[in-house]
Amino acid sequence: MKRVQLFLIALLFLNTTTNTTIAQINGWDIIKGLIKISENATKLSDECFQLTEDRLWAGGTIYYPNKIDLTSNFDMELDVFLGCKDADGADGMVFIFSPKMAMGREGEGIGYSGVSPSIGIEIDTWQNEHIGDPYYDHIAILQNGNINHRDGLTKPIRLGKNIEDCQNHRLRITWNALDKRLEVGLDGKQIVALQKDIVQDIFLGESEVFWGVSSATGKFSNEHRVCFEKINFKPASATANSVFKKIEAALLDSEIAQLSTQFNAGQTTLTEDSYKELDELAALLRKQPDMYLNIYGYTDNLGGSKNNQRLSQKRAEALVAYLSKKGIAKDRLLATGMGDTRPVASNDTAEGRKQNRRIEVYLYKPYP
Ligand SMILES: [Ca+2]
Ligand SMILES: [Ca+2]
Repeated sequence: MKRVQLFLIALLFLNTTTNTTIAQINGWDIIKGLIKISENATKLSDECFQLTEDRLWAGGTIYYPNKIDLTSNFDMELDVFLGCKDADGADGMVFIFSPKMAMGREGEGIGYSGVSPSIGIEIDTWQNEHIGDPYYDHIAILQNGNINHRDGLTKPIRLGKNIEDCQNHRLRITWNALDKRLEVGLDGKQIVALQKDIVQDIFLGESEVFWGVSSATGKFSNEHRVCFEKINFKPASATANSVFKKIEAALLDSEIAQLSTQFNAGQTTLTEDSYKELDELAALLRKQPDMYLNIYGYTDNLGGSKNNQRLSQKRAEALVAYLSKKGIAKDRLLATGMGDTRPVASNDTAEGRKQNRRIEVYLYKPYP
């Protein structure tokens, strides 16, 4: 019965989202792909996991092992079960978005504390007064593994009732990429919404993140379970990502790296397919605020050396303009036109000339 329902839901999704790539058709492959990263999590069925048993000091975290892309919408419904003990039940669970698959501290940390950078949607069932927990069961949106409500992205929102009632509760998490709006609903009612440029403000421009669910117990305990019902998101573009990863690794290794960014013959305007790479370069610069970037422009040998020097300077400056528009301070970006010096291929063929019209970059830390 359940399989049939899920499949029908998936068909509905297909009808309403024809122009995006959906990660899966019927949900099952995604859910089967979930991995546990801590021993306490146990797979109960194709769609259900027990995150912790009802025992003291347990932690269970699961992640979907492929990144998703937050420049597109995310929509997930899952049934959460927070145990059968109210007064002495603890600690809750956290739905996590993060560029790394990490597990946080147990007890009051709910398996989330310390996971950074991240967004955490917590369902907290135990009051820890020193981090601002109210006495009632609550949901809050937290950031960067910080479980103190003083630093939360939203206040702790009171749930209408005790959630440790031995029942499943339907949690819905939606991210609207266009409106930059994260919404959390429980049992069909909206609980909390956050308007925030999560990709820029939390993940420093990196839109591709993992998602997962953590849970923990401490000096008090409850059983914690999740069952996935509906999932809809866009997977990260693995190839584009891995190309830049190589460039990033080289730059962090103090090597000169050639970008894929291309210019048309004689032109100084960036081609549109360069934007993605330059956005990732901007994200890297944000992650390395002490580093500066040398940008070297090169041309083919047509048009005369003097012109080529000017042209290559303007091309390097086009990158400075683009990156500064993305929030990188101009004084961290140094453009140098190298003209037609140092060709990497023969200028006798069109293909060779294309290879010579290139941009190289070098990341460095200036002497203080
Ligand atoms: Ca708590
Ligand atoms: Ca409770």
